[in-house]
Amino acid sequence: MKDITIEQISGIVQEASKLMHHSGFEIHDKGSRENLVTSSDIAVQHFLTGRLAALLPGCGFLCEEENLNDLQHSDVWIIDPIDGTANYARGNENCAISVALVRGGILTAGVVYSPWRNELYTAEKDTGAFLNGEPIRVSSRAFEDAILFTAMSTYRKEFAKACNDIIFDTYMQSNDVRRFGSAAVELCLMASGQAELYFEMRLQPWDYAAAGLVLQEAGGAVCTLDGEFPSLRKASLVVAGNNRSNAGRLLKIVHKYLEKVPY
Ligand code: 2AM
Ligand code: CA
Repeated sequence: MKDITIEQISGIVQEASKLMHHSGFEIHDKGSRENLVTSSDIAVQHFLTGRLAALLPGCGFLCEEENLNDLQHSDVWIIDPIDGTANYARGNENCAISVALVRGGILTAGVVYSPWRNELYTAEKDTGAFLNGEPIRVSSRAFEDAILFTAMSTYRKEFAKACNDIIFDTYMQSNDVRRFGSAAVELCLMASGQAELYFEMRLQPWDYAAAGLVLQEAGGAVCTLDGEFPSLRKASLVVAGNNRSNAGRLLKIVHKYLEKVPY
């Protein structure tokens, strides 16, 4: 990126995190009791859109809150103001601000900041991934030794049975399963070698755009059912691995239970 730097984006994200608190925020649901938004999500999103629009005039935004879906620009920021809102609302540290930049349709930069974990993950296309400024790399563990990060399709429980089948099949061939409740945090933990596999039935681009780039730049593989990187415009099934081979083996398990994406 010639006109802006990853340090500028990171600085804005870290400033925004000062709007995240352990108490004193309001919690509302967005039409179902699982789907929460807090006053902090809104405050962080407003801060980020204001500062990032000033940094890159003429840009568009795809954001989780307030139906901000403005993709008709060559530069688009994809933002989850707080990924893992259910954790945030409970004071659980597994939540993060996630900001990705797509330029001319290409995922170019990603910043994931988890303030209570004190972890700043950054990546620019083709230049590697970093945790608090230090280079990070995926683990080299075999499928049989892998930890799987996954979930049961919290917002669309009609897919839970298929998730259960896929998770059980994978579990029987690997080491163990984890559910931390923030896709961005989980994908970044894979990037730093703490887990090897990832499956979620339905995520939104703001959940995986920034962290997906971090994981790819750390040597991992991220894809959807067709083997390509998940959509940067609409909800997608997400599979990832610490390498292409392990992601491919997990994708084969997913294909056993799903011929196509069921939404
Ligand atoms: P969100 O908080 O930004 O909506 C995948 O696991 C995604 O599901 C997470 O990134 C998180 O995104 C959401 N999620 C996690 N735990 C949840 C819960 N208990 N209820 C609802 N959504 C949850
Ligand atoms: Ca969110």
